Amino acid sequence: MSSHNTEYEILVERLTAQGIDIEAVKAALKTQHIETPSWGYANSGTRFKAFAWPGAATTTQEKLDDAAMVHRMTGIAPTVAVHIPWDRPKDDDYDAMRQYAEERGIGIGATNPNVFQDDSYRLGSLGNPDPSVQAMALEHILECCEIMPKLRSNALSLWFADGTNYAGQDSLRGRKHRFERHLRTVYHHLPPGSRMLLEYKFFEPAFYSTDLPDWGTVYAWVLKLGPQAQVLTDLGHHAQGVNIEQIVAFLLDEGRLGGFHFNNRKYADDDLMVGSVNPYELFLIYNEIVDAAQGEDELARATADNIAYMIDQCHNIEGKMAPMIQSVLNCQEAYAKALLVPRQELAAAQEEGQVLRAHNILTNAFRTDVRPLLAQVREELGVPADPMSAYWASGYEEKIRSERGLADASGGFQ
Ligand code: PSV
Ligand code: MN
Repeated sequence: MSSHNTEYEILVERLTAQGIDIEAVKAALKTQHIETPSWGYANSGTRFKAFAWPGAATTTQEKLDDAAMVHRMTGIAPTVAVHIPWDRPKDDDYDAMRQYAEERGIGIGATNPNVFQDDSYRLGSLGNPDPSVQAMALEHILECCEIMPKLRSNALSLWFADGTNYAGQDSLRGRKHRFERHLRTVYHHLPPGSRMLLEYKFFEPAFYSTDLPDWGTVYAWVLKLGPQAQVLTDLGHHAQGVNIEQIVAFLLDEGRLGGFHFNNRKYADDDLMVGSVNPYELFLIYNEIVDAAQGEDELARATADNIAYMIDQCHNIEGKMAPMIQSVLNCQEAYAKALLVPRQELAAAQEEGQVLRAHNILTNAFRTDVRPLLAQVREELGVPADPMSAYWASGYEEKIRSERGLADASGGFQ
């Protein structure tokens, strides 16, 4: 028996004594699904310098190959988010792109239109004062709506760099009206059965005002638009000290939490690996989700069951594949710990006003070393018990380094 098996048995004994149903915990962990971003496999940088990584993907085929490898190592990353036009296929053959992914055992998740990189978008996209630029952005987003069925993508993920840099630069209400008109048009073009995920970000690249700055504003928008519109929470897009898990709890309860862009940050929007700076925050977010998923409220339960868990990170100095694998594992660990919270015991302590007891019930789950449990789950899933070591031993890093070399260009599906 390997050492992790022994550790696993000891852990099971302890958790079972606490009333935790280990088989139910393992079943939940086996259905976890983390989506990785195609753009996270390519070279990226800060506005000061992009350090090219040997072997980083340049084509969408390579990005999909890499995503498939992350899935092979973890067993819980079966989809990839695409960004158009970064991933635009030659001859617009989106069927071929989807097939390529499926042949590698993965699928396409969210479709992200890019309405921030063209020179025309200097003053914004849907909020731009120039109607012809608004029309150009709208057309691109509607094109993405048409692409989605070909990709079997069921989410249109929208983020807007729109805003202003100077007071008086534009009419704040005017920009709001433009967004209202165009978002309604987009909403009406959503493919059947799909949803719109609307992402907020409180600053950058605009610094005076941002058109979709926070969850409250986006919540107001999705209410106006309709039930297929939901809020996307990117963990990096909040001011310091914001209680993200409370936002998550509110949106879950109102049926409007659509998805996450997972990452972590120390300052600004710096895309560090999720769970690397504040694993406790990630645990507390998962705790709210598990609480909703296991609770009595039907709307919150259904919402929790339909969250798109997506990573939105670009790794600039730490390689590409290894930090992506590690990010997926960090989500797995946070989820596992959240599943270990004894909910009834916690509810009882809360009702009795037992402040520290309730707090300690939660933190005890966070402090549990779940590594033996996760190793067991992975073995049962048929993936390596230690995915990081398996990745380093696989030769994949050496293979892509020698095959792809050092390149800073990034292209779509060739
Ligand atoms: C913007 O900072 C963002 O979080 C949006 O989700 C973009 O689509 C993504 O990063 C990639 O640039
Ligand atoms: Mn994001």
